[in-house]
Amino acid sequence: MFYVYFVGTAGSGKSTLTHIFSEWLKERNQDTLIVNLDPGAKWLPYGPDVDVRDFVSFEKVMQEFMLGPNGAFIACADLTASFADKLKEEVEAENPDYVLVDTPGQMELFAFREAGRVLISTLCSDRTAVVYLIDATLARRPSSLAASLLLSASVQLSLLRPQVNVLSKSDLLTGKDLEIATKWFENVEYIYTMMLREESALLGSLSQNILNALMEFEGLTSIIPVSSKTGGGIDDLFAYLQRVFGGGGEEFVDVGPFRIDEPWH
Ligand SMILES: Nc1nc2c(ncn2[C@@H]2O[C@H](COP(=O)(O)OP(=O)(O)OP(=O)(O)O)[C@@H](O)[C@H]2O)c(=O)[nH]1
Ligand SMILES: [Mg+2]
Repeated sequence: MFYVYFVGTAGSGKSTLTHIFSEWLKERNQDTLIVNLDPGAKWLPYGPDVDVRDFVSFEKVMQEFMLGPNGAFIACADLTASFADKLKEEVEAENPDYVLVDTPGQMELFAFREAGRVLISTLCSDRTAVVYLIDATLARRPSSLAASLLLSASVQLSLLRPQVNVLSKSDLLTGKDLEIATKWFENVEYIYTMMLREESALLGSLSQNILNALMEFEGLTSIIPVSSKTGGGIDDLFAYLQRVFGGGGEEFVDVGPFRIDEPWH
């Protein structure tokens, strides 16, 4: 059983990618189950097979504990963790090939609180990976991309799982944006030059330092442009996950060699 967690800042496209990726896997005859861990979700693009909302109600928590929305989200995150074993039982009863886990919009509640670590260490197998979504619309400048990658590194340091970065909503990128993203890990000199061209010299220099730190960070080796709207990059994401999971088992679908140097259209 393979667990894939979709993590990212609010609105980065987690739920949509969870849905599209599950459809992609099902078309390839992979038995796939979706877990929704967002107790505050009013609407989801998929029908969850296992749903935290069956155990934790955001509205009830607000009323019963007389909390505002932020306090209620924190209480919900902790309550969700207390149901981790029940959620796992439901997943294991189905015994799918892939378990796709959609995480809460308030990323810090999952990624940086103990509750998230409890959930990921209960709902897991020895093949568990995190897909970290960087919203393409927030990463148009090299310095913004550097800041997003730094946040991704923080998530990896907190969750301590193999992690893949995807540039979500890539259909919204211009050719130049896509060039910056795809060259990021291949051509450091190019990224340096782009940063120095940015309006604020201070920002450029800070970004350079962040870049240096990121290059030292082992987990960050590539970023995969993906669009849930066009389906672009989904096969690259799958191929990358195969590599993360160790690849080669007969349960894997052969999608050909992994390429990240050729932008999709
Ligand atoms: N153009 C485009 N829009 C997208 C894509 N993926 C998601 N969106 C849109 O982005 C918005 C947010 O998508 P969601 O999937 O709900 O994002 P999320 O990260 O689950 O949001 P929260 O759970 O609220 O944090 C929606 O309006 C989606 O239609 C994409 O690949 N391309
Ligand atoms: Mg969502």
